[in-house]
Amino acid sequence: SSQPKDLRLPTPGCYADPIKAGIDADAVFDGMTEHLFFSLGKLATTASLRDLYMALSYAVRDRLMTRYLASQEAIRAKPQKTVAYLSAEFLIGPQLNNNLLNLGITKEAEEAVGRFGIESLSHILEVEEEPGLGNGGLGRLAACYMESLASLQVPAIGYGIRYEFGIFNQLIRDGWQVEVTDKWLKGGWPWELPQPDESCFVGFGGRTESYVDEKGKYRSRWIPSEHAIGVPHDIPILGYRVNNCDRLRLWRADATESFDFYAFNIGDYYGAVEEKVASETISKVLYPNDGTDEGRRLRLKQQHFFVSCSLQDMLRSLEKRGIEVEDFSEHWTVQLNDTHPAIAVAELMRLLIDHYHFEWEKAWHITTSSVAYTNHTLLPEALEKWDLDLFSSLLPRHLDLIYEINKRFLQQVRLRYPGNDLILRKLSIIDEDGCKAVRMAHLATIGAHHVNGVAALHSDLIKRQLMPEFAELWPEKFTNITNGVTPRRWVGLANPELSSLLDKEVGKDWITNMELLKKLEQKENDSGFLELFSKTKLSGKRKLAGYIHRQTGVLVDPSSLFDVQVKRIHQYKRQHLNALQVIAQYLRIKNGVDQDIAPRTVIFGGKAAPGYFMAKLMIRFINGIADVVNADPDMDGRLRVVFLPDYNVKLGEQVYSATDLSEQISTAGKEASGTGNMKFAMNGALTIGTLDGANIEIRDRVGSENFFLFGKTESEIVELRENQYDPKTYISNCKELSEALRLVEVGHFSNGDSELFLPLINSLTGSDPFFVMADFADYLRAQDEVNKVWKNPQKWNRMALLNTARSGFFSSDRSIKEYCKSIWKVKPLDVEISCDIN
Ligand code: T68
Repeated sequence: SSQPKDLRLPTPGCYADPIKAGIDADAVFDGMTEHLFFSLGKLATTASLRDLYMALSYAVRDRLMTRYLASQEAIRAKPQKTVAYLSAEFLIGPQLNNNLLNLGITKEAEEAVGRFGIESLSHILEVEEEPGLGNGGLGRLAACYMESLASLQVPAIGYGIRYEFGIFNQLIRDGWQVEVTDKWLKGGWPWELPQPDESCFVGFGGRTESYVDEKGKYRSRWIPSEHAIGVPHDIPILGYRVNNCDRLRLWRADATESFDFYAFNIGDYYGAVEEKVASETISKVLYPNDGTDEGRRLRLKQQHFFVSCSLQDMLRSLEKRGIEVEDFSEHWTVQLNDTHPAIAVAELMRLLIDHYHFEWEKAWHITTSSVAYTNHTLLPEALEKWDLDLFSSLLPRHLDLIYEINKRFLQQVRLRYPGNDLILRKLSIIDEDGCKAVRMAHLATIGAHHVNGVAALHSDLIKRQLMPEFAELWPEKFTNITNGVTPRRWVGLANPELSSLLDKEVGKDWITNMELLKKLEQKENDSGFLELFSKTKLSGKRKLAGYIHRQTGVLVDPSSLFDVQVKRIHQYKRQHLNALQVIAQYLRIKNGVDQDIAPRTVIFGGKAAPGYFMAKLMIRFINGIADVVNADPDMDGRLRVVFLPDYNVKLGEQVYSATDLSEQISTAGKEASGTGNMKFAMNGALTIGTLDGANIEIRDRVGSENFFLFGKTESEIVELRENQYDPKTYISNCKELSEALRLVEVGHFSNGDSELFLPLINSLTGSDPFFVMADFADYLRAQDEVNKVWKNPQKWNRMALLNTARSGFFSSDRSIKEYCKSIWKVKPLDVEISCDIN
């Protein structure tokens, strides 16, 4: 045969420890040397830091390949259900350090780079460009879940879009946010493997036609007017110290023809490249809105593009393996990360009916036994709706199918509620009030076997407020899976000093079994241990202080209380509540009221959607306050305010380990879960927070005595809203609040400009949609409580330790186990690295 004789891959053979197989410092060094020379065309003597980063990344990637291929081989050899996690966003963060940790070769890499004269691995890690392929929590959750799936040895593929430009980079100019294009691919990104031979065709536009097939049966088909090609780019996702290496498969849109030669021949050069430009625009840029949706045509195109490619890919993989398409749901469980991929319900139906010629009932059975949907928001402005005209012009065949799905569904509703027209209007996939539109949450809910919320309160509100009629129709469909975060990245990488203390104290297994941290409870009164624990925090704070100084020029004292709010900027997240509280503290110091105030550094970070004026004004507001506070000698040693520009995963890793106080202050009922709250708690920060999202569960677990609670509850907020809430009564009842507002109004934080922050002030004193005024006084009270406890370090450290000890529940390993058991019905798969493939 023409088969090459030696099919073995270049990793050495059988080793007692297959994970570390052959990867000592020599191997890493040799790998780097080879890649410098052969892949990068550089000599070690003249290599830059970036060259060394690339060389190390390639050398590490090589070590992933055995596991990557063995994992694909394992599922081929022993077919079982695979998770397909469909998400428009995957905010994976830097890859090198995570892969080193999961392979267990961090020390080896450190030694290898040392031989190139680099004194710390961290210098090389700093070079890595992070792919910002997400807005915030939703995208980061998808990344944590992929890491946990691999670590739990569950076969999985994450499907998404390879945006050429991710979330914008944020600059701060004169206190304002300025957006800059994120060119993360510019220097070549070493962690992806293009797989052009597995490309897919996707159609858009055109029309539906009927025809008679060879058996004389009437059928429909879609004749699209445009096409794009999806080219998969695979990113290996290695589990922690296991052989399982799952994949993130991101699709890039290419033109079907680079040039339209007809147009080119008649001299229309621009016309010739037009279609190429249009096709390639599909994967050009991530939409930077994390809440409001403008109903843009391109966004719907993006959604259909990646969903269609992904479903075709799943079907093709069955065919390749000789599995009947009929058995789709035994081999794939398709999770929709919010409604962004909800078109999957219609697209899977289309593929099954139009391409595989299944009967409706059969196709519907396959679809509804495969698809499940996670809801991430109750905010009405964030619930996706597509204008009917737009939808039908882009996806005419899908609209036909949605009408049929809706017709059959509404008939079911009629039988259950005879003569109730109101309920039909409420439940219909088509919104008939005002401008007609397709409600994606309804499509997802009807097409899914499970619908889950992301924290207990949120899941409860889905049933009570968002979709009460659906919940009554299908009570068993609705469930809760509280979010989680991966302890590998968010403790292991983010907090190496705490990690080694934990290794020593409870043993190394905590990183895959966070419940082991409970053992730390025994140390709550051990002042020696508490001292060690707080030293890890101080060291994180020193590093962050250095970063703050380099980035903003502000000097902060690492021994002051680091009070942090990092997250997307939103009115419902209420960064302005925090900012107003800072002004109240500033006034206390100015007026000499509370000389006993604990020195604090208040740190903010986060991006605002470019079109969200109020959020951008909130950034300007924080920077205005920072300028005044930091320039005032009276504030020296007492108060500092910092806005950290360009908050992202990499910066998050620095921040979580350096925080004493975590601000989780959203209006109750508005934050679906939150995940930053979990990262902070694991790293021993105390939370000041409302009874919202997962805060409630965090407080339940760490103990109410170890949590600074304030604010109205969700039901109190509902009550206020129903009883003509008037923020003015709260303002006149709180002197510190009215004085803080007055100072803003007179332009104290805007160089005398009394207009600048007027929209913010008017919103707060007018309708105050997020009840900032209603919660202010109680927030200030809770902040005073924080001050009091901070002055008793032993007490603070004990509370902090108990937060770490009791936050094991918030590991994404726990969340993923729940998804596997109650929604996906999937099992782990052992991946062996045999001599044959190694
Ligand atoms: C967040 N949602 C929730 N949305 O706000 C947060 N992108 O409470 C929760 O913890 C997290 O999801 C994970 O469940 C988002 O981050 C988006 O980023 C978004 C929304 C619309 C369009 C694009």
